[in-house]
Amino acid sequence: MSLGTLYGNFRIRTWVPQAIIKKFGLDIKIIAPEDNEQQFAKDFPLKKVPGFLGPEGFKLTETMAVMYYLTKLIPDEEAKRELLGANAEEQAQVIRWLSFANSELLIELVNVFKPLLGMSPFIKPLFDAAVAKVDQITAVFEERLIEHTYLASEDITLADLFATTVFARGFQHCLGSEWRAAHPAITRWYNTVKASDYLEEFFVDFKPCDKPLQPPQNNKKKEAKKETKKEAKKPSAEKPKAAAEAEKPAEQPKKPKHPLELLGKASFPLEDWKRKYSNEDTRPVALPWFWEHYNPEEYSIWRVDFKYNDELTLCFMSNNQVGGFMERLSASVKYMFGCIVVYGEDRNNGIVGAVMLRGQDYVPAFDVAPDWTSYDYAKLDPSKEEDKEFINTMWAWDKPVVINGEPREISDGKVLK
Ligand SMILES: N[C@@H](CCC(=O)N[C@@H](CS)C(=O)NCC(=O)O)C(=O)O
Repeated sequence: MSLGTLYGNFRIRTWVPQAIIKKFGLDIKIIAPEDNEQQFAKDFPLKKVPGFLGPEGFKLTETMAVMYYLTKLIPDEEAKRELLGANAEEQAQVIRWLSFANSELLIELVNVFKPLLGMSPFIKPLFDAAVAKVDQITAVFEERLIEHTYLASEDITLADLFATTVFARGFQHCLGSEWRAAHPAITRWYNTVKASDYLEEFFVDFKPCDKPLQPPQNNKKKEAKKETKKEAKKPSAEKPKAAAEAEKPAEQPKKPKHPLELLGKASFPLEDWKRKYSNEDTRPVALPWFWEHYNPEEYSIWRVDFKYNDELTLCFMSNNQVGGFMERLSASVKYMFGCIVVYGEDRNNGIVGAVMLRGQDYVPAFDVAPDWTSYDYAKLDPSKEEDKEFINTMWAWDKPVVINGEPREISDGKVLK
């Protein structure tokens, strides 16, 4: 009899639950919430992962509870004892480190890397406070791991597995090689735990960053320029304050207009098109309408290729990467429409898309997303049958896409609208 269903995806809070199921071959189905959003919202109205559905209406949220329960289902008693701790002291330490990683380390790391990724506003005092908290919290890990191989006992426990996945996010975005060199015990422990046969699969193509992400430059540059102009008229004593102000995008007097706004109103009804695309059958109805109304002088269409397809692993993770990119493009979305899809299969997939945007330059539309340089952009010419068909396929996802001469099935994708 099936033991249940786990909602899990690329999010690190779901990695260890997935790892336990896979390593011990538990009869539990793993579903990405993205694959059945309606059902997920019905089962878990807060729409947070992980979520676990067991037999007879048994339902769990909270990653610590899910990890605990799944571990209890493992038939191998020895493995169970190792993961949970062999006695009350070890068990309590497992809970302690799990909680510390989940509710202290992860929260503060998110407060550091979200603003760096442009996923939340960059507010310097809050950012600096989060960096200081991460320093304090990680010092506690370093201190323990200087003296001991693992966190809670002399074996790998749930705490090591989970905390390693949390550090993975930190290493990915903001704890660069300099930081890791300054924390040799954490780095040694992380490398050991990630290579364990629990987590190995999740780290196959995972690369920690060398240099941490830097605070967003766009606002700062624009503000700095403005300030330089103003400074000419100001007494020099005010300069340091002006420079300090430039560091605070949250206090900008007026939000600058999006550069594409300056191109004026287009005659092509973008919003009508977005509605048509959402409501009509794409290939037979929406696309003929589009080509009838499209005005290449107002809008250009670009092929978008992810530069690092070799680093992609599981398709759902690639698709979430696309989703993240689109979220970060939100400031430009009213000047854009397009689809970016994932083609291929797990461990052999790529990301490609076709995106229409106002004007003839792709930069002002895309550079609102901090990771826009991770993609290559090539202008398409819809008067050429080949380019037009590429756009049709990208927007309809109904046929394989030809990549390097080879037809590849589209496995997933997202619409930018
Ligand atoms: N306290 C919960 C937090 C769960 C949580 O925030 N999950 C995140 C992913 S790590 C999520 O699902 N976020 C999606 C969203 O907020 O929409 C736990 O420890 O499991």
